Amino acid sequence: MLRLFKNAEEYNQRIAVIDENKSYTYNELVKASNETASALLSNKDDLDEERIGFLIPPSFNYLAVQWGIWKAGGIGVPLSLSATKSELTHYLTDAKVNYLITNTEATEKLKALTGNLGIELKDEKDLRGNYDNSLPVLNLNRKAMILYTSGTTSKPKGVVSTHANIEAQICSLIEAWEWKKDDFIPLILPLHHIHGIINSLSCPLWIGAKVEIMGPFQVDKIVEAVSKNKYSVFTAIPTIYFSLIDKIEKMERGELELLKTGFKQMRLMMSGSAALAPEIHKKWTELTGQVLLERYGMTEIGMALSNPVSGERRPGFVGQPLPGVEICLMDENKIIEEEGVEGEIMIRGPQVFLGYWNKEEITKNSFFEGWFKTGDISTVVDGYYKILGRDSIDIIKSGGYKISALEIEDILLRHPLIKECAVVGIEDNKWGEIVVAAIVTDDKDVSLDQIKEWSSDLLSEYKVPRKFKVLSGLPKNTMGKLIKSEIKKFF
Ligand code: MCA
Ligand code: AMP
Repeated sequence: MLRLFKNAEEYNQRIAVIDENKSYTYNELVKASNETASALLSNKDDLDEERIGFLIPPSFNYLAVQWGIWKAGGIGVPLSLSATKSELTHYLTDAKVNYLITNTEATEKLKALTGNLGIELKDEKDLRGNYDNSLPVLNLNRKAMILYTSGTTSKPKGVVSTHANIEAQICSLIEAWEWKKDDFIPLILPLHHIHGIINSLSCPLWIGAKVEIMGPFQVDKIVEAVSKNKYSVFTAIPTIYFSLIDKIEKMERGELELLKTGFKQMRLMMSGSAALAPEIHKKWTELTGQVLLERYGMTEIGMALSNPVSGERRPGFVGQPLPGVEICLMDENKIIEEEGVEGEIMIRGPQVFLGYWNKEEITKNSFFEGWFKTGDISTVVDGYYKILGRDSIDIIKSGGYKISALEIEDILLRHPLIKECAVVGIEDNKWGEIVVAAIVTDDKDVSLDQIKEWSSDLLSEYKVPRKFKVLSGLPKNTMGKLIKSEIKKFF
């Protein structure tokens, strides 16, 4: 049995999860996931790495399904609740999923889509009730999860992680961040990405701690919960800290004191998934007395670098390699030995993913002599890594989400009035970057609102360009002659 599950069996009556419905013990989690696994297996011995999609809001039920798929020997493909139909179609067909599990509420909405794709839709509540006690024995090297991530291709790719990768990612953080059985963490992040899945959910459950699953981030809800002084660990992305600062600055004294105490007394508050501006880092300390721990990670590798729990947490830096992570900086295929020289972050170790789903060539090109090429540029100053940016202008990070400019360009070019376009990310205090597009049209008038609305059916909310710059009446191939960094200057 996987260690995650073996551990859970030992935690018995401890509370594992609180969601908006109720509290659940580890025993209840073990039971619900065993039943789900049994139902998925039906009369098979092992799902043998069948892909099972699931689209379930963060909750105890999400967890029962995630663990149920793993226990039955399947590969879980957690999907985004905010994905459009065309995005879901890509994930479901690319991963060749056999079933999509969802809840009663979403079943009606997804019926037509899954029907067209020939995918069976299952309601998670129909997967409970029976457990026949015979689950497959899983080898750690089996594939466990596919997460979709954007990159320098126009469509998101499936990142395949094995159970061994997931275990290594969890164990490294248990050690470095000193996770304890008595920890209590609120989960406010989506559960189709590593930050939510590994850092907020799997680490506490591995050690026997407690997670309050709060649903999507809502500033007032978090303020109320933190003011009750109950959490010991907190993890979020910089956009969330930005929103909390905005809220704190508008609060009146009495309620503010409670909130400050709630934040200050936590043993660990972390930030990651995007660069935390040093001003935000310092402001947070000024306002709450809490020094944020910034760390760096990626879907393909889990977490790689982190400031220390004990020791200096340096604003603007992401610290040192986490346990078990081998890291170097490379320039032109040579390892950089000196501090202060820029290079690409290269990672080796048991946390590193198996490959991109069904993309052998791309997988091969993502490694150099066994090192995974992250595409992030960094340097080391006085023993601390500093992220300097990405090597590709086509990758945008907005609200913690990685976005491919090429994917958005591909969609915009389907609009009948758009002849050419270039998408870039421009700096934004709250979102990190926001997506903008320069478009070349015919002479006809273009309504930008109409383009926005049209693309919102095809792109998730955070990918829809916030601003357009229309360049009309220009000769063909204008965009091809401009380099993207010049396009940023239009905005
Ligand atoms: C939403 N809005 C935006 C964006 N997203 N505007 C500009 N850029 C955006 N990206 C607008 C909406 O249109 C809306 O506008 C308003 O903001 C509120 O939208 P809503 O969706 O309700 O936003 P929110 O609830 O405030 O959500 C923001 C969020 C959420 C909490 C930051 O996006 C989130 O949870 N992101 C986390 C993603 C994540 O987990 N990433 C980790 C990936 P209007 O009000 O005008 O309608 S894993 C990773 O990166 C690696 C492994 C790592 O290192 O962790
Ligand atoms: P994702 O592909 O969604 O997993 O996003 C991973 C990317 O987020 C990394 O390759 C970095 O570009 C970025 N990232 C994660 N953490 C940090 C951080 N602390 N500072 C800067 N960038 C970060």
